Amino acid sequence: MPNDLHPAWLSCLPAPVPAELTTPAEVAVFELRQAGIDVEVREQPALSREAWSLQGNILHGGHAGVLYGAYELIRAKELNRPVPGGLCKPYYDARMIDCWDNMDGTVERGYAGRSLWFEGNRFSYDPARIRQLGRMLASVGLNVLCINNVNVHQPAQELIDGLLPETAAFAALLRPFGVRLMLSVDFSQPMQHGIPTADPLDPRVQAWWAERAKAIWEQIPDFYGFLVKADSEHRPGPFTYGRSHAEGANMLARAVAPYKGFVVWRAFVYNCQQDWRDHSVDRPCAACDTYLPLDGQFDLNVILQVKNGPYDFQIREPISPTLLALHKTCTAVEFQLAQEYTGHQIDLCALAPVFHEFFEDIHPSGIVAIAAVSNLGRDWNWFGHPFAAANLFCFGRIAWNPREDPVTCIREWARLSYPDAAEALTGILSRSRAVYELYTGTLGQCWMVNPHEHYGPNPGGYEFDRWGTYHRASRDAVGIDRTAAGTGYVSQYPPELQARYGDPGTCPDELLLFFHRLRYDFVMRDGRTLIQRIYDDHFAGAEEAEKMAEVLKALPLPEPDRTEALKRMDLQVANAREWRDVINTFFHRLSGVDDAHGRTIYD
Ligand code: GCW
Repeated sequence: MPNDLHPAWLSCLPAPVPAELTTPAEVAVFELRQAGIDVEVREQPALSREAWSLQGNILHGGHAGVLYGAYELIRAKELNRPVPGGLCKPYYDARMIDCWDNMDGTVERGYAGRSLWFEGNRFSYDPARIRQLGRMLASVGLNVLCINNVNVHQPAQELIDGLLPETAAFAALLRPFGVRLMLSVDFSQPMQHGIPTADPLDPRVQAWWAERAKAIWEQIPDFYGFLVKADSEHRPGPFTYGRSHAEGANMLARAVAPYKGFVVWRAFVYNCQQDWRDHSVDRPCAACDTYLPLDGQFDLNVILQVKNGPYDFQIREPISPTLLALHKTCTAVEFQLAQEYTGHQIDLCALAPVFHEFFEDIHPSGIVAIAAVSNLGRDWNWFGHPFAAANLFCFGRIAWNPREDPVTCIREWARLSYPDAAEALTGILSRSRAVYELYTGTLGQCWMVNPHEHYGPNPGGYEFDRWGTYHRASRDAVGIDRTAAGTGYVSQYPPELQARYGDPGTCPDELLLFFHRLRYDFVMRDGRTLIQRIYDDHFAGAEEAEKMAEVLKALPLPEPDRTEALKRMDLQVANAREWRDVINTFFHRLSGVDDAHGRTIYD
């Protein structure tokens, strides 16, 4: 297939990075030369590892900094803009991509084909393509790659055991790009080795992990650490032994501490066996309820990784209160580039505005690291949809500098990838999240989606299920009251946000039904009733999707990208219509209120 090895935003670098190059400085020299940039590369051990600066004709930088500087110089040349002055360095030390790849070659929530490195329960990859991946990550400043699913299925346990030499060979491919390997581990793994328990306070368990850590770092000296999903959606964890998550995480943290390793501990802990009849349990409260009492108990090399919102990567959620409430714990925010709930890389949904909004509600210094679930796969264009590449690109740019403007990032990607169509594409992509939100989950309504698969509308899909994801629409009202009078969730926020979200008069429209249960005749700030607004938004979203398709058809895009994008756009238009009609019919049947404009609602 054309483009097989090339993400479009790097098309100014046609030659692959040769296998003989082993350090970021060597790669930097190679890339600058092929971009025709005459700059001397000087690695400065005194500079921090990832910093760089251009002084005259000399690019000074730390170990990986020289490579980041080289890519910035190349971008500046391509985009015809100045190179930033002074010392440049990333805001966060760890800028991570978490892949949910299984060793059988499937990718959980993957929409870009099969795994790039696993097949048939073993490593299976083209080294050239992995080097290209390293280059792609480094070019946008990403520096940690977790290669296996947080749901660790056999034989992925072997990655830190029998398969360790293969794991180390894979890590070596990424090393010239300053990308460090991380692995998801199974908290109960010692039990496969004759130890009858995984209790974190048991010395045999501690010794087992300490011995594994030693073996790993011996073979992979720059290994980053472990990613752990414990006591979450049936994964094993410390709760089985009556231990806290601080006790569980610290046990692993102490095993990796001698090597300056990290434990990235996911906070996605909630009751996934809820009874829908029970209104006393409110899933968004779960993480804060679990972790606030532990604030201050985690070792310094534990990073508690929290999803950006309190639910699970919905098209719109408020910032997770856990990230605002913990002051004595190192935290990371986790976004999802894989478009599980945001269109499966069929529908366009450029996520840069989601990253940007997050940093409007938290000062970047409130967290120590940033992560995203990967949207990569073995498809010829890496991302399924050729434009889904923009999400990895923009994530990297914003992880490097959280204050980066989202539209600027999208425009940069469009100009580098499709220079002849860049402005129109920037327009489409910058609106795409808002459009997707309008036709799917407007006003903070979540979860009206087909269960399991998470594509397409189904307002009843999760309503009587055990996942804690309800809208509780009745003939009069919809939404959950999360104020003090309701579930009390809003009280997990700092006072200013409590006040903003707690009152329907000040709560942003986009989050209204997340925080409030409102009658259909509730009058919105713009004078429309809630029910009319629901109808209007769904009509508007589907209409905008149709207009986007028209604009896209007229764009001068190269093949095969054009055919692929148009094919997916047709599916998006059909999906948007389906959402519009299912959701509008659902509410019309319940409420009996007609559309004020007499548009078609199918009963
Ligand atoms: O929303 C859920 C996804 C699961 C995923 C989980 C998680 C990896 O549907 O597929 O499991 O989130 O984040 O752990």
